[in-house]
Amino acid sequence: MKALIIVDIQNDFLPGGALAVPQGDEIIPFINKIQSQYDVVVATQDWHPRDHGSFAVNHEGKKPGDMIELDGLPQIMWPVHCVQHTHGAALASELEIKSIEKVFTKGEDPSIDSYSGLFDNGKRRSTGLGEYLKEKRVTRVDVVGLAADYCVKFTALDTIEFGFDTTVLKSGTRAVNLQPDDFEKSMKELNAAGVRVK
Ligand code: VGL
Ligand code: ZN
Repeated sequence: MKALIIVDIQNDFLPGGALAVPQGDEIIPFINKIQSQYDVVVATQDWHPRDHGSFAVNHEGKKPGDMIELDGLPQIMWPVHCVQHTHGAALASELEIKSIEKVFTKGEDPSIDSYSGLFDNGKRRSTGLGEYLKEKRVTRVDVVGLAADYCVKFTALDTIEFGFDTTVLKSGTRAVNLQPDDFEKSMKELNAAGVRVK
């Protein structure tokens, strides 16, 4: 069985959003088009409380892009984004959702960030996504969505570690690129871990 994991296609990651990924909107028609090729389609949703520790405003004197230590882990400071129940956190209206079986939320714990759709950044808690796909007898997964250099990358690194034959589809992802070469670096890291990039 083959699954598609659609990562964080939420208003805040699209142009005009709080943590906009350049050209993030361009990938939505591609993602809509390919969904019918999969046995299982699932999505992830970044879903933060307003007091989340990854938000710069919640740390005196910090601004987006700064680094801090959050509960023992290095943490980049982000603008406020994907706050639970806000328009910014909602899945983009252009995204076709009728084939999506289940949406896995992440990032609810204010003390830890969660880039991967499977585990938080400290691997302290599972979202249930990996177990769900195993239960459905999925062996191969394709990963698309936002952003290539954060949530897509860490989701694919976890699916490969979970034992799924994993491919990241370049036409279905875009990067934040805090550094201009972050996209290419992420794809190299994925390759090195055994993830196919095509
Ligand atoms: C993401 C930064 C912070 C992502 C989520 O979806 O890639 N990036 N939260
Ligand atoms: Zn986030």
